[in-house]
Amino acid sequence: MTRPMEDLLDTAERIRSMEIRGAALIGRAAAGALKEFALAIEPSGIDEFNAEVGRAAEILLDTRPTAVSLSNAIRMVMRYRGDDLDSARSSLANNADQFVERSLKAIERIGEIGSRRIRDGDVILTHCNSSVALSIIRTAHDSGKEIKVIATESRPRYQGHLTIKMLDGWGIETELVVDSAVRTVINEVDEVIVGADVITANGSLVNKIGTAQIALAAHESRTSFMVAAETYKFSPETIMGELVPIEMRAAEEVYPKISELKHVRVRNPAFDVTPHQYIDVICTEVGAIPPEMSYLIIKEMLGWEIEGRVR
Ligand code: RI2
Repeated sequence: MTRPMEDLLDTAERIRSMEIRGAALIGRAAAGALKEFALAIEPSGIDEFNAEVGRAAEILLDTRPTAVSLSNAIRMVMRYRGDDLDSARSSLANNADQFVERSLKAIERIGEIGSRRIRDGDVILTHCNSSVALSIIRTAHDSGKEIKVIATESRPRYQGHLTIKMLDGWGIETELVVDSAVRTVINEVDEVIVGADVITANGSLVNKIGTAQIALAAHESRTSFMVAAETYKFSPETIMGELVPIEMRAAEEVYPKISELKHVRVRNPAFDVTPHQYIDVICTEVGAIPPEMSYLIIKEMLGWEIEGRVR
């Protein structure tokens, strides 16, 4: 196996095992891996180049089935043009750089837009570890608003532990709760802010398992529910009628000794679906929108023609 392929497989494995995780980071890591691969391979001509990067794109796409940031990132990188090797390589590398830059700028911009909705003294509940939701929280704190955050553990992978360390580092008052304590604390919460793995054409949210229950509790207690999502988290495939595949992960993530039990199995879906009726606003880099506008975002920002689809 060639060295570039070894490196690409290594990144793919790190995404699959969640060493690299978080929808935005997965997209940027895949774009970067594809660029490094394209610059390192030594094909005999443009046709071989196209075939090799196409194979590499498929390997990356297979790592995590739900997050649309991955397929949108790869699709943007694969829109390279070039009749010869050099121009194709540099076009692909440019696309990858642009995706990474766009992602980082979007996260910053969403921080600015979303933080305007946070008032001095607010208590915010967040779930899992979303770089985009945390950008809003951090920007609100940096602008001088006194806020408190309640963070869920986010079983089974405990991404909440990453969240509380980040919040602690920024000097934000934080309380950690187990996932099942959400109903108990929700009446103290002013707004829930979560990230997104996918926003569908009808404005529903696919996010870390447990999000839908939080939305239900927020809805019942009239607590505002805000989603932070860059436009590349919106799914063009859902306009074409496709359902979002929900990643099922290993039983051992939930119960490590499962193999000792004969009559028990573990179901471990990584994500769930929150209906758009429970979402007050989606903060994107092009504005704070109602979920019902998701179709327009997909049409305007991503293009939803079938041509050019990686899959
Ligand atoms: P950002 C995560 O998935 C969580 O579901 C989180 O809400 C989402 O990605 C978005 O993260 P996982 O990779 O892109 O932990 O906002 O399964 O960082």
